[in-house]
Amino acid sequence: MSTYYVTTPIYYVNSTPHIGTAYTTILADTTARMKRMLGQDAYFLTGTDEHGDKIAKAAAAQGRSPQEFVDEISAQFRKLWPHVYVAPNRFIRTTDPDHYAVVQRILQKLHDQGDMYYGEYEGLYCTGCERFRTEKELVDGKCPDHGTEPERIREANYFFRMSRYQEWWRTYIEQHPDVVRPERYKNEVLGYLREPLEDLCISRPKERLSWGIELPFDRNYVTYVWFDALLNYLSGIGFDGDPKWSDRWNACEHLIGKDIVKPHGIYWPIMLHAAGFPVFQHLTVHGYWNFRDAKISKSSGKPIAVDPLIDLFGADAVRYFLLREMVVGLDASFSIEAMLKRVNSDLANDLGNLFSRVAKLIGDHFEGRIPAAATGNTELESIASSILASAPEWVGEMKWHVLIEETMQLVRATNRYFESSAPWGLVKNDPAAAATVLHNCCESLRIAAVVLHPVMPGKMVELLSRMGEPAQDFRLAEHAKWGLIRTGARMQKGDALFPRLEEGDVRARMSDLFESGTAPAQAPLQNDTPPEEQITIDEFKKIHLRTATVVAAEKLQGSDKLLKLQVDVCGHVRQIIAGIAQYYSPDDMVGRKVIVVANLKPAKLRGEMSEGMLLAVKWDDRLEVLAAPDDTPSGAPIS
Ligand code: ME8
Repeated sequence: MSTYYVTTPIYYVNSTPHIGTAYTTILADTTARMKRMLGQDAYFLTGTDEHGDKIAKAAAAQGRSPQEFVDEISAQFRKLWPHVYVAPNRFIRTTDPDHYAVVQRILQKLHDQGDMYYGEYEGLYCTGCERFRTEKELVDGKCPDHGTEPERIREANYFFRMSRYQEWWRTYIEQHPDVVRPERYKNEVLGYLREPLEDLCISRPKERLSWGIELPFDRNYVTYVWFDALLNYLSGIGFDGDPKWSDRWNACEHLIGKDIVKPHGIYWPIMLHAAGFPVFQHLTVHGYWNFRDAKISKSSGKPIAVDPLIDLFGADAVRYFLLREMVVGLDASFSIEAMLKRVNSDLANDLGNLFSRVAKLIGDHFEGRIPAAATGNTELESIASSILASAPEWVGEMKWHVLIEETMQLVRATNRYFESSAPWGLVKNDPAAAATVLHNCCESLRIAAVVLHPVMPGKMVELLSRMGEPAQDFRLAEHAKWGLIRTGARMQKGDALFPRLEEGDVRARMSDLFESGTAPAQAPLQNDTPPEEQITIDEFKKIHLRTATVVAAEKLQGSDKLLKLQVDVCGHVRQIIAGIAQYYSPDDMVGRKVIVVANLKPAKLRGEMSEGMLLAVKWDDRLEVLAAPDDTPSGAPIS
């Protein structure tokens, strides 16, 4: 059995898990699961990066010891992963004793062979990146990733002679053109190699930073955090004596985001080569998940947490959305609207509904047992067989969005076949023909569920078990072939696999993540709606509602939902971004007297400041902006 080894970055514990870190981890988990389905012995490693300045500062800011601090945050990652079916073979921590020993061993080796020297250095250090930045990399004197001014540091340290290996690495990339992929990131790495490489400072004096792995050849220093962290990829697969170590290492696939191309694309291969190890098979780089045009992260944007999304959409749907929506290599936009749309249309409608309808007819007319077919269906069979043939290549190239989309095409073609054959009518006059249609639909659903099993391990096992397919170690070649459905197996309709989510409910629970600058819609009141949560008059008075006049309006570039309004509140003009473009043209809005929430904390929407919110009423598919009487002055309070 051939081996496969996939890694994620190990995450800094100064931030709790969010959609960005969850994405890489889900991508790696899904890939490992699929590689196992392709018959490989797949090993999946993730973990936490716990040393360094950034962590020491974060712990100090909370008045806690670094160890206590890292134990707590690392545990949050470990606890979250099973909630999204992420199941690594090992969760490594850089504070683990075996990792500590490996780092010291490799440092000693490089030192002994003359790859290290001691010297004085002065440079600009960005704690956010945990690396020195060159003047050229800064924008207006600030780190382009963190927006902070780096600190000038001058001190004596140990250096790793990276420059010695620059030419070797450049030639290696030429000979292995997909070792860093996609192409644009290979070009980024080649760009760094066009300039002479500076030697890498690999130590920190303990008097400045003691939270790290001590240098084995000088007890006054600890190891630079990146040098320590990168070595997790070797220590996490049993460096000290596991017989599978070298097979795993020779099959290594690194997954990272585009923020850490330099450490992985320059420091790491050179460290490996100097220490006598082959380099990884591929370094695959993906783009950023952005929210309102800013990277999802703790330092630069909103760190969107994963648990509330799991509660609302379910873990399977979260995985599905992230893998379907991002094209590896490009950035993707996260929005609750997009997620709601995707989950409702693909999962609730196309997949879930088809299953329910087929199961219901089988329940009503075939005693709940999958009936026999007289013939197959050539269109569905040919889509299924082309998925089977191409899946290994798509997975190898991390084209999960393609694999998912092609599988959904099979589901959609099955829906069309179901609709056009109308088995609900056929059962009356030609039950054998109805049986054929239902059988073939079941076969398609079964194949789609097997192929999507690595993406949605929970729901696909459930779907298959409702068709009498026991949970097992699925193999793509064996189980995704047409013609294996068990005639006579019990089909159980059960509750909706993916219940349809109502926009109003999602808005009510996630109002802070919705795009529009209008007040979040509340669920319509019904006779049986329980009393709403009450607030006091004092709480209500905190909201300053005022009349305002729209003085200018235009469409917000790049959005079909948002208008950029300039509104006059009491002689002061401010900007409000409102989600009303589908209901009002800019011309409709100019001159209107409206009501605004005047003391709402300003927020950026699609890169534009919004300083307030318009009141509007929304019902069915309509929306109307609430008007203040025409003769009221702008800025009049509403009580
Ligand atoms: O860099 N979109 O840790 P980190 C997509 N400890 N991916 C994102 C993302 C976003 N908005 N935000 C984070 C470190 N990620 C080091 C790594 S490895 C030896 C040491 C993902 O906590 C993405 O994979 O800052 C990115 O590269 C990683 O989290 C950075 O995690």
